[in-house]
Amino acid sequence: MKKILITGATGQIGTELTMKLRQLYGSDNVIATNIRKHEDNPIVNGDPFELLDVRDYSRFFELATKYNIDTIIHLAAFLSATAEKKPLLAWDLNMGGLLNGLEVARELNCQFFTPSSIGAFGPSTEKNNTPQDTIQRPNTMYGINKVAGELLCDYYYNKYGVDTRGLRFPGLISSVALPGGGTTDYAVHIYYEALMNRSYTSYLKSDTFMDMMYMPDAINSIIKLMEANPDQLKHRNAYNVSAMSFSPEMIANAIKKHIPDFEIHYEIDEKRQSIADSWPNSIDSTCATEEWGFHSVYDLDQMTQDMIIKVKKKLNL
Ligand code: AKB
Repeated sequence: MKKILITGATGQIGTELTMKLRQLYGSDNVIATNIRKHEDNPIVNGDPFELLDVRDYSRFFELATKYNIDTIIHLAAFLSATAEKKPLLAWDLNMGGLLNGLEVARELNCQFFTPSSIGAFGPSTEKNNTPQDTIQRPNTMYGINKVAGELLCDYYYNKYGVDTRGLRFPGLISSVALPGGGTTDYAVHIYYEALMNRSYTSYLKSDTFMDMMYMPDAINSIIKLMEANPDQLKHRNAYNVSAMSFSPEMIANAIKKHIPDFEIHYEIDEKRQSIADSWPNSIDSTCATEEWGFHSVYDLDQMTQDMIIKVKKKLNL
């Protein structure tokens, strides 16, 4: 990775990834792009930022050429809950944007990363310790996009030799940029509400287990995978990675250790509940560990401690 273009760079992953890559590779070598310029986002001012709607192939190609890009990190996409509300738009953005990114990578011989998700699994997948290679029959538009995306990335690798790499991310928890439109978003919002109001109303049932990861571990895993020796990679698109699996009740209990009067209540949103119920409770990351040394640092308690310090500071509390 020498000259990196990031799509969806002001999103939840993109914001922290852009900051970290700029530290590592130099600010001028990391071109942040997004469909809109969010003026309050820390990455849009000073360093290279360009407007890009990833559905616009000519603009995508023009920017990659202008900056002499050798690596594309393609993050622009709708998450699961939004994709379920707007399935046609989700297909257009998630698949159209990905295909454009892959085409630019093929034309310009770029390395290519895009995230897949635990959403690439479905109700017929083994729920616990879900293996790397298993049944993938998701019943959500987001999941369908993710499985098709994994296959498309494999296709570009096998047919054209594009160096495609991907991770099946679990829910990501972060203190810098908020997530939007996902099913796992509760695990971020709960910290803000706990600090501001001492109370959070969960849209998922108390015992709904899903995989999760703290953003610093997610960022490190992207960089480690992108820097891995290609000869080591057998699966490529995409590796199971997870750091922890918990339920709303468990995260609430972890928060109560710091904020004893915090209370969690439940008001179930059937749509997001059914998405969560179709996903695994926990996935097996062994293959990522064996092929390129994936590991995570933060567990639920360490993440909670760090989130409380950072969000408190952010909210000036
Ligand atoms: C979502 O909830 O849609 C995402 C994901 C797990 O892919 N956070």
